[in-house]
Amino acid sequence: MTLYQPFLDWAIATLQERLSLSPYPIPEGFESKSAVSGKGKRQTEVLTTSFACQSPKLRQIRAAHVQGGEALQVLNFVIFPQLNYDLPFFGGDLVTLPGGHLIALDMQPLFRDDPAYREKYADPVMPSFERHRQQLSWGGDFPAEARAFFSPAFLWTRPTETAVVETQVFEAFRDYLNLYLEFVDRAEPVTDPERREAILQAQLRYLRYRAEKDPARGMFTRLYGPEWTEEYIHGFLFDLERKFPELSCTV
Ligand code: DBV
Repeated sequence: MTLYQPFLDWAIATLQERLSLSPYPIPEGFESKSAVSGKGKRQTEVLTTSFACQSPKLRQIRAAHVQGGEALQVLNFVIFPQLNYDLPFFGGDLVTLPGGHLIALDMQPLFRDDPAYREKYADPVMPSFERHRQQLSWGGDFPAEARAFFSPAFLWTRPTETAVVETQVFEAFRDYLNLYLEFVDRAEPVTDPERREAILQAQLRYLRYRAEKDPARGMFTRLYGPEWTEEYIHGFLFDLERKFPELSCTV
């Protein structure tokens, strides 16, 4: 069972159709990794594969896909815009664990509390959000400190039925990515130095938070060990500072 493969296939096909894509390097040894988890009859192979590409306006489009049988499936799909665009991040965290599904979908804002930014990048998503949340009820508590990184159109739900993931969640995923690509089409480069600095700081804030609080760290460490995990997180999943080492000095 690979619940999220159709999501990834659709996303890649759509990106290919709508953007001018080029490859994005995946560090050696991180394209694919497998380990056997569990004991005795419960042994299952857990395979993690990575996908990445880029486009003129999008610095990194990347996915981590974890396939570990019926009780462990993850698609973490994030788009990081180039630093000279005020575009939000596209963030999808689609997670299936023994206890059920956990779905987070959003266009994560650079400037959550700026009304003009919200009007530009959250308001157009609200009709889609309102439609989907009829069927995908609010998923309940999530880490309070993460709030700053989500938009008012944050779809957060914990469906119990796999069929809901295959239908309604898939539809929401397609709607959100299509809306995101409309933002990308329209985006114009930012030239004002002050605005660019603000974008850079907001990207760093987001990136550092995600790398530090990555909810998959525990799972990856158990499966593949701490060294592989830290390198995967900082060298691929959240790699901005590696790509621009000079940024590490700016706070
Ligand atoms: N989450 C990631 C990456 C993953 C991943 C890179 C490659 O950011 C998977 C894998 N997310 C993943 C797993 C779990 C979650 C949970 C395996 C389950 C962890 C567990 O229960 O053991 C949204 N993801 C979550 C949760 C949230 C998100 C709110 C519940 C976490 C919790 O209860 O502590 N997406 C996540 C998030 C941000 C985001 C916090 C913040 C900006 O974009």
